Amino acid sequence: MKTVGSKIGLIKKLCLLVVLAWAFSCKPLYNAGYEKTPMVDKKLSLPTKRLHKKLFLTSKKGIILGHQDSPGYGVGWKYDAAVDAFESDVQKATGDFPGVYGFDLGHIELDKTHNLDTVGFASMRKNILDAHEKGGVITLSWHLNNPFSDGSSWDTISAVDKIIPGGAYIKKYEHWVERLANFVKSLKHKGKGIPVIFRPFHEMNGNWFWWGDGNCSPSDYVALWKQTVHLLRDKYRVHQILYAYSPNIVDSESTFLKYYPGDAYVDILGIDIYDHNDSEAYAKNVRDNLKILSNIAKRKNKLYAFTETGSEKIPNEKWFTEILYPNIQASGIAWILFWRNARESHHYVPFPGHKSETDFIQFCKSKDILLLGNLQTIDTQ
Ligand code: BMA
Repeated sequence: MKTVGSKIGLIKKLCLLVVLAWAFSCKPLYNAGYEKTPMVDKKLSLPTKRLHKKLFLTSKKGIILGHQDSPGYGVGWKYDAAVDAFESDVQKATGDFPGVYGFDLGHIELDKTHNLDTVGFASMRKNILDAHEKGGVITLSWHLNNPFSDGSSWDTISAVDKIIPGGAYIKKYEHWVERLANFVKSLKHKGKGIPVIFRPFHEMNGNWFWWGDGNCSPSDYVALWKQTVHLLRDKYRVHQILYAYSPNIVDSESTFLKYYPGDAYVDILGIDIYDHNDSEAYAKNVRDNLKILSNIAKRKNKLYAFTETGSEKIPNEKWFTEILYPNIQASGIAWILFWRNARESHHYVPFPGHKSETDFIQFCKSKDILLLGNLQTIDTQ
């Protein structure tokens, strides 16, 4: 009996040593430089909490460069699952990859194999895994169809009132969210869910989407946002999401907050602004809007980012260094996301041989513009 007892004692001691070694090997999540803030999801996974911390700490050092669909395709090439090469037009120009990777889940709700821009969801999953493994940050938008008419996101027939509590299409919408939840839950690295930023129902103050201004009331929009969070978080138990709210260009704090679902439902604030061939107006809008964004975000103690931007085809050869950079510098945004490089007539990052390539390279060399390589050297633990 004595031997059994001493054996148990030894095992207990060994267990304690293992636990202590483990506890000392991981740094604590919160400290004086990163204090605990309330998140939308109280059951948020540890890797997702770490993503929040990583964004917080890197935002003190610079702005992470992001690109929509970057490893999916560029001008003149497309990801091929059989070859499985991790490529990007950003890398072709600069030699380094983006730090933030945007993907769009439009048509996941329909159980399609490809999204609305013909990106296969299996390829997207693989590219998300690769980007995450390299230390990249994933952000997901959702150009979902109109659930009432079955038209596209741009079919502005009123639908929001039909998919919120009391609406006749609520079950259909729940099913759509379930499909999205299943896709997000399928994003795994070494058995753990890959953390993502989810940015649904963006640019709601513009009138071009069915969830946009004039196509639904602000209170119905808020109800839709809250219901979407409840479904993902509480019903489908997805705990690897930070939620981002991002209007299109605004003229005041109150315009920014017109559709805001509340602090308890948003982790990150963003803004989308494009240069529609008027660089002077764009520069002013970026300057003014990032100020509005940072004022609100600081008051609310939230992270903030420039969630979509670009100048289609980049006709101005000095756009990155002269128009964009001076107006985002020291703005405090965690990242900037350039929209997709679909084709010669629709791209926002230079491809090899583009006349803005040299300027883009110079912009990327700025000390405070962080590409993947820079991100990998920052201690975000
Ligand atoms: C838009 C355009 C469209 C695309 C959509 C969703 O801004 O790029 O061609 O379908 O985004 O990615």
